[in-house]
Amino acid sequence: MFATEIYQERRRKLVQQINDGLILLLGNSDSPFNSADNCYRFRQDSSFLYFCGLDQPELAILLDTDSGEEILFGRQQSLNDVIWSGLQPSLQSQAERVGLSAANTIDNLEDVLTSATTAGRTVHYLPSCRADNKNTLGRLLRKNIAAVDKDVSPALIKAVVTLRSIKGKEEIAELDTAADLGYQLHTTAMVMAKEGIYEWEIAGELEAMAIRAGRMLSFPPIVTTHGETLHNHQRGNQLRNGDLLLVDCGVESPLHYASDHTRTTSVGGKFSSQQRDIYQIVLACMMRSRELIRPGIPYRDVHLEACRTLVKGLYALGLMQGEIDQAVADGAHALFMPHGLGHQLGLDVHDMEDLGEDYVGYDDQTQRSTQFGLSGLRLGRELQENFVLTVEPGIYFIPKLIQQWEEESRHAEFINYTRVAEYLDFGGIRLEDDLLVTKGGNRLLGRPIPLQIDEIEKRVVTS
Ligand SMILES: [Mn+2]
Repeated sequence: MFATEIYQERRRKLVQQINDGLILLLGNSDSPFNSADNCYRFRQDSSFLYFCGLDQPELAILLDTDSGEEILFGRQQSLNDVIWSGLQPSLQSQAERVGLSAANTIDNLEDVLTSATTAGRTVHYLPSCRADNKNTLGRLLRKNIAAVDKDVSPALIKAVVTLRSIKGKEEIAELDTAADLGYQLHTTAMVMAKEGIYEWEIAGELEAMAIRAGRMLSFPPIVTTHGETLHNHQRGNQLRNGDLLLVDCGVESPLHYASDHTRTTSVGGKFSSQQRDIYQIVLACMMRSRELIRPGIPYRDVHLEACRTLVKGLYALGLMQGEIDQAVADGAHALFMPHGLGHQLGLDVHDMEDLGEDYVGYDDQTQRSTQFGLSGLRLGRELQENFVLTVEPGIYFIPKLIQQWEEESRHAEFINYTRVAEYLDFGGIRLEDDLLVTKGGNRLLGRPIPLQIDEIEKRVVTS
């Protein structure tokens, strides 16, 4: 856990921004796997972690913006709990550890909230992607589920996003730690990219590495020879020499900050000339983005410039044609890259997105586009110093999408469908790194993972 003062300071800033009523921050509960006593590995709610760091189930904090009171609600352990789960620190001592002024049993929370709302006070709370949290909020606030969703506090969401978007020194150190382990995972996957191996063997090793380090992965890893399926979670393919292997994988730091990297390797360690050509374009998009990322630039501009770089590269190969800026403005390149350039990274791999993607990635100045491709950009707004984000350009040949566009002659002035047909079984290449926006530009988080083709080939071959 961070120092007590860090959590106190975060809550002080939050209360200052809300300055009306009560703020309820709900922690997560255990989530049953197939019975109430057999649960998935516990993962605390990220905003709850941010404001108090306590990493156990069934906790809540209530901040009173008028009185300044900060109460931790939780369960006192019963003798039975101690017998089965071991003795835990008391609620009072947990509250003290993170600078909360009082502790109370969670059974009283409903009454406390009811008397507040009866007295006409506002209770601000955040949305949650978890159904059991919605149920709990419904019970605590005496609302039905539809009202729970409708009555979330935009003011609280905005305040939390403002605070969590700007990473402190202590958070950046955690993010570096996560990315350092990410280096180990990805270089191990490169070494394993050999003929005969099954995708699940690599996925299993990645998960094992995280668990052996006492950590957890930040999302289920994508380990696939079919990188053209963007979030491919099937892992049954056996690797053949010359296949492209796409590995998109991240791991958490001890305090649950995420890494998120992607590398694409040629199985057996020898990229074909066709693979090389496409790889170099994706790499050029990555490098061009890194030249641009700095405070003050809208990330949408970086995305669009990466897309122009992509189109330029595809022109050279004869896959696209026509006027570059117009091709990007019309969204023709989205045939090859139907997703956005990146997203914020922090306590969540897609940081804060359960608070609402548009609150995190967009603002009054930058609205989300509805155009295919650009609409998938998770982060469009202007970058600020100490934002942490991913850069993840890719080129994919998705047969079904190509077929449909060709039938519709979609963007036919920009796309050479005859040439594209030569790439139908190509698959996909994505490269992804994690960056900190610094005063003068950006810096890579963690130890640099091999990115150049010859470095990657050496890793695979010499192992
Ligand atoms: Mn990512």
